[in-house]
Amino acid sequence: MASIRQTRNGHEVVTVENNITSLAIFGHGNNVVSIVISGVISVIKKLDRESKPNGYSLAVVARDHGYPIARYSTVLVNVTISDINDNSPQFDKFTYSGMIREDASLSDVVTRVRASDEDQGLSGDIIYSITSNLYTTSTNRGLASR
Ligand SMILES: [Ca+2]
Ligand SMILES: [Ca+2]
Repeated sequence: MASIRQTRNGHEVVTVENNITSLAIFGHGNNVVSIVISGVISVIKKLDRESKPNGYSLAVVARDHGYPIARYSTVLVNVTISDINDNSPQFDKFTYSGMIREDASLSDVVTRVRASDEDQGLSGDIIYSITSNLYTTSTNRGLASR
């Protein structure tokens, strides 16, 4: 049977007990995973790599029911969250404007747009393009020119 309780420091502790052994998880992340008596640690809440880029470090305790002295052992479990492409690029402004002289030369800069993406690797790499053919952009730099 699994139980969840609140500790003094505000962390939830997941414990699993039967007649032989109990297992408990302590530390940041103990509210997103649980452990069963077989030792399997599984997810109990939705994960978000972007809010936990360093993952979770858990301390798992195995305790026997010895009497009068119960014995226990502790192990550190580091959990890494692998990334998915769950964020769209976000521009840093709602609209941009630029001004350019009528006699501007080809490739003169009109303005610069900037967007960022919280995902890792290719999922976070941004390539800019314009849907109308009035202007063209230089790939990956966000610069607009005539
Ligand atoms: Ca993305
Ligand atoms: Ca992501």
